Amino acid sequence: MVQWQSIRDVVVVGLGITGLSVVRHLQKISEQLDAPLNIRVIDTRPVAPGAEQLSDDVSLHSGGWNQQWLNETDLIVASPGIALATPQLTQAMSLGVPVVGDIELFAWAVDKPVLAITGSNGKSTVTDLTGVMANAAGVKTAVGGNIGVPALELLNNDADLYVLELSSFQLETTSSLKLRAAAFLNLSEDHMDRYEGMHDYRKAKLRIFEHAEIKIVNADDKATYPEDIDGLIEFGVATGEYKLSEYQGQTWLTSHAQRLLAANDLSIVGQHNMLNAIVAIALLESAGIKIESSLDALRCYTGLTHRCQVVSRENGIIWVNDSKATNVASTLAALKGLKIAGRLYLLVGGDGKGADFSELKPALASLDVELCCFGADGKQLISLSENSVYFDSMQEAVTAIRHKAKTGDMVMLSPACASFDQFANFMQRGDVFTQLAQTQDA
Ligand code: UMA
Ligand code: ADP
Repeated sequence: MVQWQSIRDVVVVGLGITGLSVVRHLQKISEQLDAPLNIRVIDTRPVAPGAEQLSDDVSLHSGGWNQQWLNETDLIVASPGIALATPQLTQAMSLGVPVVGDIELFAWAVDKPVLAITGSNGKSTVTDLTGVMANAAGVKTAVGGNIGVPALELLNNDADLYVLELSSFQLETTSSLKLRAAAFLNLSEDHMDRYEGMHDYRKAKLRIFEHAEIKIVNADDKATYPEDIDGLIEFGVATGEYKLSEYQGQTWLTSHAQRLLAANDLSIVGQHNMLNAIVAIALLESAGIKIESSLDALRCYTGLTHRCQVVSRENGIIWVNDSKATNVASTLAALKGLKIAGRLYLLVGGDGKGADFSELKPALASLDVELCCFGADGKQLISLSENSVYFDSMQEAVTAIRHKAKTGDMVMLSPACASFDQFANFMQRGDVFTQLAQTQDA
């Protein structure tokens, strides 16, 4: 446990939703100390997003770095959008200044059991579903982290269980989070603009297991396995304590060979979602929750917005918002097993984060597809299909598709790229797409 008494000065780096939650948390800590903390914030953006919400006693340096503040402080709390390898941070670290993230502050403060989820894809779905099922079982549960609600804000909820989605960025700055159970869902290429390679990215993700009593790994993806296999539980399509089993012509979700629910009874679709469901079950059972009382909630769970979400069926054309597909593997998951009567108009592109898109090629070759590429890295995707068109923006692409699409066709936004080149985030991109899809209904 950190000795706050020995900390006088804290510099928070980044004033996004994480930075603001950190400042609020520090202010609460400060109230309990003999001498108040001196809290200062640096945000390199010309306009720091939450500046108007800062109280007068918090100094803000925006539009660049303040190396002196960093070098002379007792503690730096870095937001996930700022890489630990940033030279300004490494300089301060070399002088002995500790750098932590918001999840580390959460670890210092939390006194109830915590479950956590990481992986390249499926994190938000598993996190949300675990929270929904735990609440249905009567356990007061708070859900947050990378899913969009800063973890420190959850501490105000007085919950009996916390479920956190943790990104590799957050795990980089976390070292003492004790977890009842942690799940590492899968590993595929992402964030290669931030990591030196897959090894580096995987290493950050494996940190989730450092203080986990139970480690839930993907039997079909050995990259999710930690070196220390103490407390390991496996899930998989056909192997593991939690797996899918065929029985009387149906696929079942099973725990320790016991059939719990037929996959057909789920409201979410796709094999990836069956696996997401068994991981949620594994996490709940690891926390000692009897899942029988939450199976109804699992049956009714329809998933999160922006993930393979049907947003319009007007004129027999299905419009699917999968804006959350921000990397190649998530777009592949959306395409896997897709059955369409007509043609697929697939909207791809945006900020490619240095990814190799070639894995999409075979999946596209098996479909009647028109690849509608857009955005900053859209041109890199053109060669994936013989039937590709480039547009400057998603809006232009939709206008062109609208003139061509017929009954039986599907228009899907599953961009395999981040949104930051043209949108504030994937949510805004998905909202714009949904609005465009639904405007034509009028
Ligand atoms: N930034 C600067 N200068 C700064 C601070 C930030 O340029 O001084 C930039 C970052 O490089 C980044 C953006 O601002 O592009 C936002 O960074 P942030 O750290 O301020 O982000 P927050 O608003 O606090 O949101 C963060 C997570 N964002 C990132 O990790 C980039 C959110 O995940 C998360 O929901 C939120 O904390 C609450 O925990 C978003 C995300 O894209 C959804 N995550 C990545 C992903 O899922 O792939 C990891
Ligand atoms: P994350 O939070 O890790 O980005 P989400 O649950 O938001 O994951 O899902 C993002 C996208 O990833 C979805 O739109 C879907 O296409 C794909 N996906 C979801 N679950 C999985 C999984 N278990 N394996 C592979 N892809 C998945």
